[in-house]
Amino acid sequence: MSSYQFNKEQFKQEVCANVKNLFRKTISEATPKQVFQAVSYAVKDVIIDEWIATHKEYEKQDVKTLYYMSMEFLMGRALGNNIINIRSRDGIREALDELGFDLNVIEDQERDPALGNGGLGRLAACFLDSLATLGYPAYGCGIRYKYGMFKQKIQDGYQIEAPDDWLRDGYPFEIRRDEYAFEVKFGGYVRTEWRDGRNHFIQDGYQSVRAVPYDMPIVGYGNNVVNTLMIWDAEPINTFNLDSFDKGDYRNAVEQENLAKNIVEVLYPNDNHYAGKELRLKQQYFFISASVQRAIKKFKSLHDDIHMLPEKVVFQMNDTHPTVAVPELMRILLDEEGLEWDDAWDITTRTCAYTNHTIMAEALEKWPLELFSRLLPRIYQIVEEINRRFVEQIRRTYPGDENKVRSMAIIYDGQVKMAHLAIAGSFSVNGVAELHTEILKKKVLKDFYEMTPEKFNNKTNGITQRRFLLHGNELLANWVTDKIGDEWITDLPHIKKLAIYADDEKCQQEFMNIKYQNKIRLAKYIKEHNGIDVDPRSIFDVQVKRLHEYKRQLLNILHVMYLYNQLKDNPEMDMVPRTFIFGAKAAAGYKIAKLTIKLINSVADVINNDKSIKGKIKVVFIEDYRVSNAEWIFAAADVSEQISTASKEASGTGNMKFMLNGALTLGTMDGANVEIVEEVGKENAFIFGMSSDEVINYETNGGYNPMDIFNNDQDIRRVLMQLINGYYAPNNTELFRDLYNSLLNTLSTSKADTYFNLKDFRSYAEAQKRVDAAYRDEKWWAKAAIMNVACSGKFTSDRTIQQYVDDIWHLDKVTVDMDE
Ligand code: GPU
Repeated sequence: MSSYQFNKEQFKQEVCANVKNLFRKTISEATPKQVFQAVSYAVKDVIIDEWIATHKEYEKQDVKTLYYMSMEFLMGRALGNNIINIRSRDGIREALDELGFDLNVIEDQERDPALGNGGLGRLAACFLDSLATLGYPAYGCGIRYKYGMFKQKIQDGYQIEAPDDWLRDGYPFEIRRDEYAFEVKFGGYVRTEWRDGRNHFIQDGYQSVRAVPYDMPIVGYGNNVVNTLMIWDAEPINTFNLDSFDKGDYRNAVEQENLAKNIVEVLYPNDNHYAGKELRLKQQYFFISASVQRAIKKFKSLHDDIHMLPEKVVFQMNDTHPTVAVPELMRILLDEEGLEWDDAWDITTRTCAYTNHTIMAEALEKWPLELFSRLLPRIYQIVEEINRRFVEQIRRTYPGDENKVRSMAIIYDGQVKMAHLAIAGSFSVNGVAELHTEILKKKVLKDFYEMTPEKFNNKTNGITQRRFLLHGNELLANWVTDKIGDEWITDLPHIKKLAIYADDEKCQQEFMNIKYQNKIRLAKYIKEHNGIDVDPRSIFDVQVKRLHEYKRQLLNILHVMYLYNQLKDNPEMDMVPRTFIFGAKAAAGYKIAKLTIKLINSVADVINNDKSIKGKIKVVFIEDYRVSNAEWIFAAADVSEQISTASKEASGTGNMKFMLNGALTLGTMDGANVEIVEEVGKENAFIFGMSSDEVINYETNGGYNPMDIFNNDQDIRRVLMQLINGYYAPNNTELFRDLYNSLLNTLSTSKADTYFNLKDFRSYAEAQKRVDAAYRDEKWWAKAAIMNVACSGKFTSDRTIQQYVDDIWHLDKVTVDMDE
């Protein structure tokens, strides 16, 4: 296999030509932003040839194709990643140097495409990277939101949301594919027509939009494979329907135009939370209908027997958000292909598979029947029939047990339960970490597991080492390659070979020096963006992730408040200086989450300006946490805070990114933390808190009473009082009352501290003490950090994807040769 041969002079010429054609400028007059565009088009030029070759090969080999359906793809910047994956980083860096530009500065011009909220969306992006690198035929299917995840500003300690206008300057890597546009219909009514010996279902009086895909290249690492992310834009079906004027149907025409405008306007900023918004359901059906139509059309262009579909196509549904794929595929098979129900159902349930990403009840999608049937009348009919037959199956399996029907039906209590529909319509149901899958099987989806155990399986999440080490932490990546060669780039378990250096003092020093350089880089970023001085010799203790009560940023900041009290009582207290770093976006409507951000910033204000503690504690809230700054943050972290209430974090993936970059986990036995500890050893992590069994036990027995802790633990009581006595809000003593109430809720104790912050507090504080003690032994720390890197092999998304391929998707690996 020959991979792309970089030609520096030719590349420089192309960049200059692009600057000229795009901006009517010479290279010396161009701004960094313009050079970013010019370089991106030059890189795209290389990619396009491989893209064409890849799809020729797919067609030639008539491959089975994965459609990874997801409302979110949190891609992060493309340029740096693409340059790495065509293996031209050194060459392009040199070329730009010679043109008078710094590659880092040029990469920094790109806006983050942030078409996702957090873990679920970033997982989808890592999966696409691994699929291309492993050479598997795959499409990502999603929405081209005009506005992605909002930009976060911190003003006076509060989160302010600003729109993320990522397309403003145009996005160099995308290609509009007008020839693959499809119509998607909403509303109206369904009538039946008897023709050719069968009933035809016809949707009338609907509004429709035109779905137009934009393709983005997904470049495999050094293998010439380029897959496609198709994201759908919406347009009015025909700009201003003159017909409607005549028919007096002006209103409908305007509404239809608004529908097209609204549908892809913005990403819903909720993570792990179902809000039940009508527009959200429209978004779901919009991109699913378009994607399924495109998949079927492509399949039919190569095959004439629709029964072959499951052999050539697989739809993976990223959580329940794409679940309308099940009835949409049924609709096409029944209404357009003219199949009988049993035939169509057999094909559908051999084509669809479902991944569950949470056990949080508030995240479960349950659409009210009124809304669902009004918006998607034909889809609703089909779901009703799926439900009727499914309930029949339940009754056959469990005669006389109506409880099973109550707990498993797809339509119940006036709602469509999307998880139930996803399970019934899929041949595979997977969780995202071992513990999570066990909880699904034994608790949350117990009844489904008992009825169809063969569907259930685990696929522990992973991350791409190419973005999160090779790109994000060049110093460490080079060091690893110097020590053990570069196989780790495409085969992460090789990184185990580092273990023999963990005890070597010279290597320990080299490692710690690299960490120190990365801390200096982050310290500069913090100074520039937050105006706070942090000491790179202090412990960088980091919690970056979406803000959610179950992730317990509150526990972290309460502990900081406690530590500060100790220092105030005893300014000579011996502790290793610590920088507590937070980064988190809160959903715009999530009040208690936003208040937690304010608390973190208020505590930061007080502590960072208190000279009496001699800089022993610093608190930093990094504004606008996103993929691009995450790469720097992971590289600089010493301690990885993974402190969710046990059982609540399905997997976590940040935990893996920290580990890969040599941070030690301070965490609960939750999600993939369990497997991280299994790999690296309990002695190389700081584990604390209740187990998931203990948590679930308390929950089934009505919670616990945090008042007992409040009354008996004076340190905790003092911290809690500081929430309501103005200690951190002198001008508004009531400011943090809601946080106080969420922990103690003096009126109804049963609802207090749902996430066991106080219950786990002492155990957490004690683990934090162990961190402090351990860091004093630099050799021990270096060894443990190197062991974390060395033991991270399991957590590559390459492994995850291979397991999906082996157990669920059954795709064939393709090689693409550019010599032909
Ligand atoms: N996750 Br559901 C999200 O990021 N958003 C969601 O809406 C849902 C789940 C996360 C899980 O919280 C996290 O534990 C997991 O690692 C990630 O999905 C990927 O599986």
